[in-house]
Amino acid sequence: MLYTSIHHLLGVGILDWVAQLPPVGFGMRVLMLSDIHGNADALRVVLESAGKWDAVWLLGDFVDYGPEPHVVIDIIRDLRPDALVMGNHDNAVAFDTDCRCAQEIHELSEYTRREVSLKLLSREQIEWLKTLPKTVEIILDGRRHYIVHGSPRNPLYGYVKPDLQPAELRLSLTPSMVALRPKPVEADVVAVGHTHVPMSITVDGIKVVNPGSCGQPRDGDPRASYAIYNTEVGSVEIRRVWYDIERVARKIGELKLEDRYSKWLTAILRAGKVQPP
Ligand SMILES: [Mn+2]
Repeated sequence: MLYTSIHHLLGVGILDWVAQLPPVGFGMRVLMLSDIHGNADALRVVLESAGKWDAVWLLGDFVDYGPEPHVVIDIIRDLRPDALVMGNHDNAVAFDTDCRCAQEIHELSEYTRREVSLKLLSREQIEWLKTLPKTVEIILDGRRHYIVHGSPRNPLYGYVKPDLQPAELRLSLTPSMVALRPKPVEADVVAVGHTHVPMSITVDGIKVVNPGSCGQPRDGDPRASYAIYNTEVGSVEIRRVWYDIERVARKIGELKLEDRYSKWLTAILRAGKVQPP
């Protein structure tokens, strides 16, 4: 009896320990998520539909626009992400400064920051936002990964878009112009967010991935967007999943915002692209 108990305890202990070791040699499935923007419903559906993952990388902009920034922060902290960077909206909320986002949506962003994010987030959550790094570098399966919300050139505010001219695209991947011969970031894979448009392109041998926006897509497809990245083969799969947009619309309604802003916000979620107010 005593032996069985000790054996049992020992066995469970070793199994627990083995379960905590990272998988070796089979590649990892990395769940990449960006621009959740207070949309906890979209986030939950993505986490349920993504299947098993070995690591999760979060590319910033957890707050503003959506009705539940406080819930989003609770969920992502519970996930214990392997990489986590600050977005321009996280920075704006944390340090009470401008988000410098696109003119067509700037007014809505300011309104929701004041009337939603700053009212619903706890003091402690705002302090936590202040601690987020702007860039994270990870080496996995021999590949160097550079993780940032905007661009290596401009971590909070830069846009990496496929329609940039090759020279601009190269510049956006160049962290500093101070060096005598500026050169692109030393990475095999650069993961970015910020544009709310999914992308997977190769620039000068660097794979640049944007998983799109989980909580406020702007490419004309209203479904939540995310990416599954396989570290061994280096493949990226962009996925889209429906979530209950009308449920989020009701939550926006319950906040009793000014009509102009609640309608504007809801129209963007339904269309999956920026709409005029
Ligand atoms: Mn964003």
